[in-house]
Amino acid sequence: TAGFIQEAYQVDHPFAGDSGLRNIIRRHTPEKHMAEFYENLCHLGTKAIGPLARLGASAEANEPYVMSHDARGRRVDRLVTSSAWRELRRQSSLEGIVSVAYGADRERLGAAARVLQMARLFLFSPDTAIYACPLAMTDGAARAIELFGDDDMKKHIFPRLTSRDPDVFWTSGQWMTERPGGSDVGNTETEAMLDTEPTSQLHEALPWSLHGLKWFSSATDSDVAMVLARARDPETGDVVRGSRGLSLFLTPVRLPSETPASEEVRAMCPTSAKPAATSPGQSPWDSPGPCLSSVDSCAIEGTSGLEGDLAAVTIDHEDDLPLNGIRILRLKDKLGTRALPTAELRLSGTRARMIGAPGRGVASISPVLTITRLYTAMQCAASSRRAHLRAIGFSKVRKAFGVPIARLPAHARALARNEVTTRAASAFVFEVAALLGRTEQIPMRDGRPAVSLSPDQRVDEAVLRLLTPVVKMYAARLGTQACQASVEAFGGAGYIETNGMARYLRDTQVGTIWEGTADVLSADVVRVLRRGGVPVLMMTALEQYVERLTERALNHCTPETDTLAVAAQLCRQSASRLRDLSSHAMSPTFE
Ligand code: MFK
Ligand code: FAD
Repeated sequence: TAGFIQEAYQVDHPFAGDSGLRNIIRRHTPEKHMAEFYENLCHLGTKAIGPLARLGASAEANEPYVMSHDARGRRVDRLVTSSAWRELRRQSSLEGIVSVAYGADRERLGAAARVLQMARLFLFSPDTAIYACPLAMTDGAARAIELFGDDDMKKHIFPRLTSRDPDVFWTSGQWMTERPGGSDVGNTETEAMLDTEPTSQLHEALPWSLHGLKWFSSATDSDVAMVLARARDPETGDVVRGSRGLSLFLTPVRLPSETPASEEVRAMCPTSAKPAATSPGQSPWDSPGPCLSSVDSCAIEGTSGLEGDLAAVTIDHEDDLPLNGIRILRLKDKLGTRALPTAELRLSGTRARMIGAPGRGVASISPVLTITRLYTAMQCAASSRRAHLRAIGFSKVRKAFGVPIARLPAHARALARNEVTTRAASAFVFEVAALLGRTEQIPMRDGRPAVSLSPDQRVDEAVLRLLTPVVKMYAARLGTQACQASVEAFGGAGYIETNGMARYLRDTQVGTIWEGTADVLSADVVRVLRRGGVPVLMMTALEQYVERLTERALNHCTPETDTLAVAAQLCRQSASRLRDLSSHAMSPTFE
């Protein structure tokens, strides 16, 4: 005989089958949008664990590379990405992952537009090779243009960044980090020179030229990028050192190229997912399990099932060379995010246009940071939740000592702990997403509110500013710990690549570094507390807010003593950390 073969495990639908997530999203969904959100999320959830996950696996298996020379021996330094990666871009646009937070959708949904967007991202991001990274930067760039862009940017670039038409859609990069400073961007070496006598229309439209070396560029295949650089005074040629000398620039990376639709990939995508049949008066949000007709139809195989598609994917060459004075020096060889083309770039006369006021580069890019930090938090929470759901599925079929491991008390306790951790991270992220949605309802002019704010709006703005670094830090840390626990829950199988668990761990770990490390984010919180002289009243409001959040989280926990103890402990830790931070920040001797 073949001997023992492990039975395949099944995982419930990531939205309809996850009552914890449904309850969290429901809390932020206005009654009138309940049915619409439910159907929308069922549909995307099905696609996310089916065709989109297959694209993600293909992109991971066909990593990007830089082709240094062409067939004729010419130096080209051309970025080569897989067709699966490019199809993920198309799908992201068609699904409106960025666009749902803008334009007509935002007008219709109001503050809930960000809730729907983040819920969609929660389902989309764990198995799509971190395509959420370019989307995060694109979203951030759209917001920065909305706040600080000139009329041309609003007319020509913004609609592309927020388009649902893949032939129109553009993505944006975010080039901040340089060799001397990632956390401390005040050390930026890249300089910007103004062309005071432009000789062409191109130079008139893009009057600055950038010179320097960007050490990390993740969306290297993007169409435009937000770049920090030090502007030389056109009259004196002087530069201001430190971060006060930095300005923000918008630069086209290359001319847009059309990505033809792949029939095979399109055929893989289902057109709809039906909500569950419910009895009259019952909301589908209350249904205990998967919304689709059977568990099988929305389950994923735990140990295989993705490899079959890989052979169908070919690596095509990008049609266009980078045109805008940009040389891709090399791609980074990374621990994770392996399908994401993170490059080192040499800028030599890269044409650009300033966005925001001169010398206000860090402040102008801060709306991008708010959005990319929230995306990072969401991606960490979502990946750790997906990994956890897999661990639960596995625990029902894997046996040890005569019973499914789910019934071994110590293993059950480990799963319960992870249930709390992943729910807490998810709940926190959605609180901040809702806050962001509410603040985006405030009409803005030149980056400032165009109306006087109500007391509630003032609190929302202040709490969002405080909680964005906190949620990014916690979700990344908790998410990484949770992924680690889920890898362990599979035993040896968790450590094996074909199983897919290791990727969740690698790709969540990066969340602790990019968009600011924990200590840099903590320093940011302290800076806000000190600079704003945030009164004790604000800290009290924040503590009450954390308490309310925890209380609600506890109400939704499985009634198990251990689980409650872990939740309470998590809550106490956050509250006491906030208290420490605030009292340190208020101390005159604090450094
Ligand atoms: C699914 C995954 C999605 C994620 C994709 C992303 C992939 C990875 C991409 C990256 O990693 S991009 C690089 C990200 N880099 C960072 O996050 C840098 C980390 N370092 C910091 O955040 C530092 O705190 C910072 C560079 C901002 C410190 O610089 P400074 O020059 O010491 O800042 P300063 O003087 O405190 O602030 C300058 C102004 O900006 C101030 O305004 P005012 O002049 O009006 O007072 C600040 O209030 C404002 N500011 C700074 N940070 C802000 C902010 N405003 C709002 N929000 C913030 N976060
Ligand atoms: P450093 O700033 O040198 O930090 C080193 C250590 O010092 C850290 O532990 C840090 O916590 C600590 N430290 C620094 N300052 C303080 C402080 N004030 N208090 C206490 N401790 C401190 N950047 C981009 O601009 N665009 C991108 O597209 C991009 N993509 C990335 C993709 C990946 C996969 C990775 C890993 C990074 C990417 N980054 C990108 C860069 C990322 O944002 C930086 O690596 C990060 O901000 C840290 O900067 P650094 O690497 O220079 O580390």
